[in-house]
Amino acid sequence: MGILFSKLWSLFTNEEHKVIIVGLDNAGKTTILYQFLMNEVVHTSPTIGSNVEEVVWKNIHFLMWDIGGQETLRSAWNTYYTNTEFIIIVIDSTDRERLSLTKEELTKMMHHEDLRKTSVLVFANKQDIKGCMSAAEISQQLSLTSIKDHVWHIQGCCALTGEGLYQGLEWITNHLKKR
Ligand SMILES: Nc1nc2c(ncn2[C@@H]2O[C@H](COP(=O)(O)OP(=O)(O)O)[C@@H](O)[C@H]2O)c(=O)[nH]1
Ligand SMILES: [Mg+2]
Repeated sequence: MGILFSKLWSLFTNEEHKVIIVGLDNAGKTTILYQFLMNEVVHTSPTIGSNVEEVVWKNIHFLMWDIGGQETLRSAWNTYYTNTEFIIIVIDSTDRERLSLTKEELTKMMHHEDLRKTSVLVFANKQDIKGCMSAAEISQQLSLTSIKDHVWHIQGCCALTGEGLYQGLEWITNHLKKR
């Protein structure tokens, strides 16, 4: 009863779900956020800053933070972690050299106290580029199957066309409904 009530409550109050979009620079984070904004009813929050946007998908409200991925900024990712329900990790599937860097960051996040209950969506972006790594290959390189204490999902996508992005959001919303 309690769970049902809180679910109904969250429907009526349009509770916002906090999502952070992380990944190395040039992975496609800002492009993905922009795609989400183009395709749904949106209002932005200029007072908070240009890197946070409200995205509404199937009547579910997400507050999405696009966090800079340059080396100097990565150490500050943890200042965004509080109350985060979903992490979207964006990967440039052509960037074989730096995949291990993403793996290091992922490992750190998976051990971070503030992200204990956070679920993870990995976007294997730039699937349109010939010779890119497949989602399966990236999954293996990141050892996703060894993550046992977080719910995770990997989705191939192309942020330029939007292909795959909504399957990712769909996974997030289905996961929210199940909780
Ligand atoms: N070919 C291709 N280019 C992409 C894709 N997604 C992003 N890009 C390009 O990659 C570059 C970096 O994207 P951006 O969103 O700024 O990355 P960010 O640093 O992670 O925010 C830009 O030139 C984008 O146009 C994609 O799916 N395919
Ligand atoms: Mg960016």
